[in-house]
Amino acid sequence: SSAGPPRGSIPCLPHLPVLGSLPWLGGGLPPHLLFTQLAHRYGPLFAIYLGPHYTVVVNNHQHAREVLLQRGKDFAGRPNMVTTNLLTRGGKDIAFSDYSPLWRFHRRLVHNSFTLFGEGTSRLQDIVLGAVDSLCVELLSHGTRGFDPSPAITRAVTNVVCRLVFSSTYGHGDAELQEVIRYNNGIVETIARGGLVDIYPWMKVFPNRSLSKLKDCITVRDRLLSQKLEEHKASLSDGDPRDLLEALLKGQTGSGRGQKSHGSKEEGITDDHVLMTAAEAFGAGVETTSTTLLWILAYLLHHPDVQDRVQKELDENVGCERAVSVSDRGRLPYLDCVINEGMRIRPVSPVLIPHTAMTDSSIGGHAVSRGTRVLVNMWSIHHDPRHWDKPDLFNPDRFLDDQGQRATPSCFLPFGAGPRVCVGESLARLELFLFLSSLLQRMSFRLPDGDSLPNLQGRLGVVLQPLPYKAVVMPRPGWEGGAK
Ligand code: HEM
Ligand code: PLO
Repeated sequence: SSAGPPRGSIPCLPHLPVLGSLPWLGGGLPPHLLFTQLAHRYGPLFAIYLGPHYTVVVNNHQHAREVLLQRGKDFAGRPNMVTTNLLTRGGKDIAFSDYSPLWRFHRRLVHNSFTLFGEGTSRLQDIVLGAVDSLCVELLSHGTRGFDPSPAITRAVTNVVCRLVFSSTYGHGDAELQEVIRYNNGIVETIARGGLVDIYPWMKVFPNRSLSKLKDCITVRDRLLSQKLEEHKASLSDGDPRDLLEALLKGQTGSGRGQKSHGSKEEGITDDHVLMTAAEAFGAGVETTSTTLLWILAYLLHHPDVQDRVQKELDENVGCERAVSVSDRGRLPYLDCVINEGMRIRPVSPVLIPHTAMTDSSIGGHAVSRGTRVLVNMWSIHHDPRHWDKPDLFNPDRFLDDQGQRATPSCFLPFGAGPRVCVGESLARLELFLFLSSLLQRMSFRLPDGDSLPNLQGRLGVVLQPLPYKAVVMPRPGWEGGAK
């Protein structure tokens, strides 16, 4: 596409050596809100020094489409970060690995492996519905008392991901499941307390105590996953892979050939790659899905009318005689809108993952040189009043057109877009649909008597999470006996 002549440089915040623009960033706002505020002063496209790193921040939808889609390949790189290097053995994963031919091959392998569980197969459905049954029993066990739904939801989602990745199923209170949840929480708490963007020089927010905790958790993770890997290697057989780990091992065999034909001197997909991919699918699968579910439930407590409407749609199209299935998705448009609206108003990854320019390129006609870091502030795009009527209002109807059909506006990109789009997108959407439809078919979520409504402000860790809240869960008529 023709960008035209460069329009001069991008407005840049003042900066000092080492500290970068830090002294001008004010106190304490998380990156997505800070950048949205700065965009009011400097315009939607501005630059900032994060420590020594010149970083362009994109706050409008048109520029985001340029970076992610139109010139997606130019901006498909990832910066080097201390903590994520530790997490991924120097980028042997998908999300934090820089662009390379091997990365492309690896990403395609992971993507193909995920189709195992996608729309055409009933695998994911069976797995989720199995987990939902025990989740329902657990949620309904609290009677009329208010409780925090988060641990039960995290456990259910973790169980689903464990089955997807290495075929383990855990009963309630299983020691291995507890260990997995514990190390994952440890990583989440230490890896990125203010989001994945290091605004502040990392040593300041990253005392050695956290670093050694992170290393300990990674050690536990690696021990567990290596054991699964060895078990899978020993039992590897012909035929369809039974889980992600097996699919990766099978794909690995062909990877040496694949790489040589790319003319690369690097090795193919090593055991380290397989291990890091499994760990990452695991981490991404748990954090994003459970957090999105908790956001949506928090909004349903604020908007009982929306919950009623979802349940009416479920009653009319599914009823209470059978479990919801993937094939019901087309008949439940309003539920889809509720999921979309949840991901619009509270995107779990509000500034995506940092990108870098692979070559000299441009944004909005401004030249951007190779190596520049680029942050896409999806939060400000999802809250832009020029594109969304009353952006701070939770209103699922905005995803329906005049005919009552689903419509997805082009400035809705909770999974990103282009070469770095979320590889788990269809998996995540299917999982969110199955969890929410099954839960709302069987039970209603209400505010405990005398409690105040959930705080919707959120807290940015590695993802944007709701603060803890309590709910009362009541069985719906037809489901009083718990799981059928
Ligand atoms: C990347 C969102 C679920 C795996 C991303 C990105 C976003 C995102 C915004 C970054 C895009 C960018 O940097 O431009 C979400 C949301 C989810 C979700 C909202 C659920 C509600 C999942 C699941 C998995 C997954 C279930 C895997 C099982 C990944 C991976 C990447 C990624 C591996 C890195 C892709 C790359 O860098 O090439 N996701 N995600 N995600 N996601 Fe997800
Ligand atoms: C979560 C903790 C895990 O132990 C490791 C892990 C791997 C992949 C990360 C995930 C964490 C957090 C959420 C991330 C995901 C990749 C994509 C996803 C960043 C750190 C997004 C976009 O939110």
